[in-house]
Amino acid sequence: VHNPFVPETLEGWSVLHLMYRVDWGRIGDAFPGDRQQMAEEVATALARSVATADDGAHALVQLLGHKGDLMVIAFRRSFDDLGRVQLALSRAHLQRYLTPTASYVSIVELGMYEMTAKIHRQLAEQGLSVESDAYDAAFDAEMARQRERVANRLFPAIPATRHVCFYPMNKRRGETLNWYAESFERRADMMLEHGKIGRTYAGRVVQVISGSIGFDDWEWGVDLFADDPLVFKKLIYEMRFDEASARFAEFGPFYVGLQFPPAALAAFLEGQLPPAME
Ligand code: FEC
Repeated sequence: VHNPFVPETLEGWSVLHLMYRVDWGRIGDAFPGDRQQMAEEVATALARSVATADDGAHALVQLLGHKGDLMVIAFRRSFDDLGRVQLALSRAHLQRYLTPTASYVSIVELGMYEMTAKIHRQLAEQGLSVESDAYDAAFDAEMARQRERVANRLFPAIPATRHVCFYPMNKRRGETLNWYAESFERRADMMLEHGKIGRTYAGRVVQVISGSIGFDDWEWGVDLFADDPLVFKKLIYEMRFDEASARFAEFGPFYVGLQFPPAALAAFLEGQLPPAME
């Protein structure tokens, strides 16, 4: 049954973020050949589970600040596949020089406020009752069409930008301000406004929203990819003034850093600033 108060969502990649601190003292004492081998082992382990771009994608990010040195982002088809990625990384020799500092589990999500309202309206106009099997079937068929239409946004590639910003967030559920107690129409209006601001940044930033209700400690994960890190600051600042954020958004810790090709992991472990993506 499709609850008209709940926006329908479409789901794509299963997503895992892993943040690590590198033990620079100990890894500096290792032989250069060993560092090279450990880096190759990690790159190979990650690549092994993605024969083609249909299987997933991953990114390595040098983090700035004290929250970690290295962030691994993995997009995969299923939680089983994420389990394989995590096991491979946990068993890699490099793990002896890494301490996990944070992680995040989520699934790429497209919120469909406008579409949800439209489908419910159309089915009501056809005289179907919300509780009927015919209503459900018609609704599911329309969602399947939508899923096809937005497949490339549900299963995006990871943009090869230099800068990556990740943070988890909630919509407020306070005593007086509660996102979930707002009417469907109010939430839809606020999300429309949010999307309008977002679209003025088209071409300068790619955003990937993943849902984590039931999976992790916050409700959504936000990944932003841009060549110019100032775009993160300006976009997030501007959004703070839109109602959905000004009144309802709560933010977790921010992670920001430099994306580099997996082949440059050895250089990073040598203490060299790894190059940008090609
Ligand atoms: O209730 C929900 O469904 C909330 C899920 C959600 C969160 C969220 C937070 C941020 N977004 C940010 C950037 C952009 C950019 C675009 C954009 C558009 C949308 C649309 C939906 C949506 N965002 Fe969002 N965002 C969430 C959901 N956002 C739905 C509109 C449909 C669509 O166009 O995809 C424009 C994308 C484009 O080019 O088309 C850019 C940023 C945040 C975190 C900061 C904040 O103040 O919220 C940045 C949660």
